[in-house]
Amino acid sequence: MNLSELNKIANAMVAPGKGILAADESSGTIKKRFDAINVESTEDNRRDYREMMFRSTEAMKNHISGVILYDETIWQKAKDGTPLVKVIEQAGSIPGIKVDEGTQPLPNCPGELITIGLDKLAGRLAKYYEAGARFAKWRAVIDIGAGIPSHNAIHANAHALARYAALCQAAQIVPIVEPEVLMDGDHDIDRCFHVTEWVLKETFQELYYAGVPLEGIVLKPNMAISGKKNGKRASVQEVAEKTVRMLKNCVPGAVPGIAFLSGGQSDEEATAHLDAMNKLGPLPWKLTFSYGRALQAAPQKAWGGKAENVGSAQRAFSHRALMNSLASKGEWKADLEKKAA
Ligand code: 5MM
Repeated sequence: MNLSELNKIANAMVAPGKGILAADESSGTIKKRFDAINVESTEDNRRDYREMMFRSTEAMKNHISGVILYDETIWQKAKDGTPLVKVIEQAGSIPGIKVDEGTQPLPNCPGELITIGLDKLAGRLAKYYEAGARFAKWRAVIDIGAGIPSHNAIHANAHALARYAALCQAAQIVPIVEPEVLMDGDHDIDRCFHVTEWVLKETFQELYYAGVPLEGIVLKPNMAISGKKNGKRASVQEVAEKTVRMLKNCVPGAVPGIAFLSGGQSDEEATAHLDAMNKLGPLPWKLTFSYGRALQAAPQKAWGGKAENVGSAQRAFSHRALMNSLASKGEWKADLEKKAA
C-alpha cells in the first residue's frame, strides 16, 4: 500500500469547496427515482441521465471532487463512445465505485441487516482500479426502532466495513466508510446522536483492529438529526452542534475528511446543516457532502427524461452543487436559494 498516494486522493476528495456526487443508485433504487419522474429505467435512459450529469461542466469542474458509480455505469460509454469514466476524469473529477452488494437480513437479529460483498472483493477491486476507480464505497445500514439496533448488528456491520476498507487500501483504492444510521422512524435527535456515536466508536475500533491507516479513508456518516416521523424537528443549529460534538467524540483527527450522506433530508436542509456545521469551525477534519438525493432530486425533476430539458437539468445540478460547495466552506446564505428560484 502506498499510503501517501491514498492520502493524496482522500484529500482531493474533500478539497476546499468540493464534495462528492453519489450517483451509485443500484438498479432498484434508480428505478424508484425514474418512476417518480415517469421515465422508464432502461440501460439507455440510465446512461443518458448520468452522462448529462457528468457533462455538467460548471458543477463538475468547480464543485464535484468525485463521483460514486454503480457497477453498470463504470463500464458504460457516452453517446459519442467515450467511456463515462473518461468523461468524469476530463471534467477534473475522480471516478469511484460502490462495491457493496446490498444487504441481507442478519440471522437472529429481527429487523436488522448486514451488508454483503466481501467474497471475491479483492479481485473486483483490481478490475475497478484498472477501469479508473480511485476510491470505493461500502454502506452499512443501521435502523433505529423498538429494541434495535443490537450490538450484534452494529458490530457485524462495523467489522465488514473494516474488512472492506483494508481490502480497498491494499488495492490502492481509498475506501469511503459509510455507516448509515437511518433517519426513518419517530426517534428524537438525542437517540440518533447516541446510536450514531455507538456505531462510529465501533467502526473506528474495527478499523484499528484491521490495521487501516485513517489518513487513507473518507468517512461518510449521517448527521445527528430527528427521525422523519418525529413531530418535533431539531433546529438547524441543534443539528449542527450535536453532529459536530458527536463527530469530535468519535472521529480521530487523522481522518482527512467527512463527507455526509443526505439520507432523505430536503435539498435545502442538507445544505443548511452542512453550512451551519462549517460555521462552527475550525474543525479537525474537512466537512463536506457526498449527497445522492439532495444533489439529484432537482435535476431529475427538471430533466424528466427529455433531451430538450438537458440544459435546465444541468443548471439545476450546478445550482445545488454550488450551494453545497458554499456550505462546505460555511459561506452559504438562505437568500442565495431564493435568488436562483
Ligand atoms: C445514491 O444512493 C446510494 C445507493 O443506494 P442503494 O444501494 O440503496 O441503491 C446510497 O448509498 C447513497 O450513496 C447514500 O445513501 C447517500 O445518498 P443520499 O441520498 O442519502 O444522500
